Amino acid sequence: MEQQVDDRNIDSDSQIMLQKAYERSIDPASQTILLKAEQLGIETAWDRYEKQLPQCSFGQLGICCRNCNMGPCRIDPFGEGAKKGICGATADIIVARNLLRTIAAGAAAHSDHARDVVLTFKKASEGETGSYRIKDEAKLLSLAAEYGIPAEGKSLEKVGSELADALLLEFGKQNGFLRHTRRAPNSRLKLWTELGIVPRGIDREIVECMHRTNMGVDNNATHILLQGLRTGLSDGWGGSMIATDVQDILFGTPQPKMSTVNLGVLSRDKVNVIVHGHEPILSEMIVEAAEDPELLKLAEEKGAAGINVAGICCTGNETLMRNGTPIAGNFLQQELAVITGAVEAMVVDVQCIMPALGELTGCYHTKFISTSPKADFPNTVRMEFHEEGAYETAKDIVKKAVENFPNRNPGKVNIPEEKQDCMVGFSPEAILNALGGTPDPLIEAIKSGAVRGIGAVVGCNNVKITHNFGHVNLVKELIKNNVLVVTTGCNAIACAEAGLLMPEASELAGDGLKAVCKALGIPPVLHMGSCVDISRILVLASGLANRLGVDISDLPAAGAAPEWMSEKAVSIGAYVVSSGVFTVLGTVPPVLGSQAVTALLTKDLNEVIGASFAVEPDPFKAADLIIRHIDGKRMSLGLS
Ligand code: BF8
Ligand code: SF4
Repeated sequence: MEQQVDDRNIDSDSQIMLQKAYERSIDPASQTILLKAEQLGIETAWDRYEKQLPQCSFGQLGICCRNCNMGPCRIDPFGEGAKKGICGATADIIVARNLLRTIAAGAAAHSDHARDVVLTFKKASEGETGSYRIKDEAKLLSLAAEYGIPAEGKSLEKVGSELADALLLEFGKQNGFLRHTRRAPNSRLKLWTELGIVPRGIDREIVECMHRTNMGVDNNATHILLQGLRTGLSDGWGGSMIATDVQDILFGTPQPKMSTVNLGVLSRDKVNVIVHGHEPILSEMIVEAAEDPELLKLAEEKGAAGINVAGICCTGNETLMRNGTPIAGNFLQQELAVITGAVEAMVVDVQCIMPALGELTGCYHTKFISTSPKADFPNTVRMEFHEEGAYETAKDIVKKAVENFPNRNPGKVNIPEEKQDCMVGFSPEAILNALGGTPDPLIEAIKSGAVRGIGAVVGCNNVKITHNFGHVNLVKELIKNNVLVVTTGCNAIACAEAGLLMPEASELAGDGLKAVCKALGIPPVLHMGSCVDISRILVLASGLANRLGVDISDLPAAGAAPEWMSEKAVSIGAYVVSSGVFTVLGTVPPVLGSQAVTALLTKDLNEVIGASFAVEPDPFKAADLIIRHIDGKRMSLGLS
């Protein structure tokens, strides 16, 4: 992406640095800090990426194997070299096995997060932790009903405890199917059953992936990939959906609210506490502790005007959606936040946290506080967080931040001006409310063509794509073409930073979508939550399909992950496509070393599951693919 440097009166060194910042991010706040990092010689992910270049082409193609110690083996894709590993595994087998392990890792991350939420829910229901309560009673009762747990004559706590037990069984279930999958349309369920990919126990699917990819077990690429679909489904319609539901029960189902995003939300005169990672079990408590009168008083004594909590990544999305807590940035902004010099504590739990933060925080006064029994990083202050006494630990953590405020070096502080208002909180329940209690207005808008279709745009940042460039441009193209966008994860934060989550952004939408947004007072891009909340998108899609009497794969809808990087995104891709949604990936997955696997993912899956993947790094071309797909589906439904 070419962007001209502005005509500020600067020397050529600075011009080069500025040009580099423009190439790394489209976000002005991030550019400011990237420039500063460059001037100070502070290393970021982009610098480390450059040092990795050229990246290993065997790794890029997915054709190296370390699954046994006769290896490592690698396949020579072009020359006269080896076409088989020592055991005889071909490129097809190696690529498929590697992909299956990636899906297993992603599904494990989401589902182990879910397990911890359910364990907290159980303790909360059984009175073993005073810090958490049942907040959404209606959701508790409706989920209990879905799980066949009678509520009559029982206390909410009793129902909660029985429901928690039933949910825990979903992880280790040996027979039958995951209960949440029954939310899918019947035609989808039937298809999954015919293909033998209805997920059984969540843990079982993940373990089976590890078993199958052991040396000398599953050596048929198609067979391996079917297990990939099943494992993905155990995430989307299992672990992730459980995480979302139980988090809503404990912390409330999101409703529309206003908030603010980008590095400019960091405060010049307050104590800045960043919560980064994924589990609201931690971040909700930190948000609460930051309002504790005792700590506010301490902050005042330390010369601060208050305590400011801001999120990064998905735990930020969780507290944003439920409390309107501001967000400082998405994945690639985690280091930039520290480089503002204004962060007293970077508090982390699990997932998407760069170990680089250890060395980086060491250059500043920032305390890097790790809290999860599962996750430590270099140079952290360990403050392990457990449900028992959660509030007290949260208070201790915030206190550490407050006590650190006097150590802030004003000479090192550089907080960008940019912050952007946003409207968030669009759970399916909230969307239904906005529509007046029934999905019919949306269905009618889709039928009339005012809303051409729905685009679910999600996922990470990746240094291989200019930060936020893929996200923002794809989403803008879609809304311009009357595609209503639903978003989660780091895409949602990118959209928020670009102003696309404001109702006024409907001015950027095509006439049909603009009119619908104006009538409902909603933005053309609806923030549905964190990455586990992609399960909300599944529920929405299922609801629309059922209302129209079709399968999800018949809907004028598509998915995209323009800047994905995480193994979790691969699991998400597997379940979104298995759910019948065509999905465009913006970065290339490591599968091109096998023609068979590539063809399966991008073509043959269509015959099997009614959807497939495409890879398109250019967001404008990706938008074209999505719009063409949506138009094709409209045609099949007999819509103009
Ligand atoms: O779970 S979008 S970079 S923060 S993996 Fe990570 Fe990717 Fe962001 Fe959330 Ni999701
Ligand atoms: Fe090589 Fe086969 Fe062992 Fe993989 S499993 S390292 S291909 S011998």
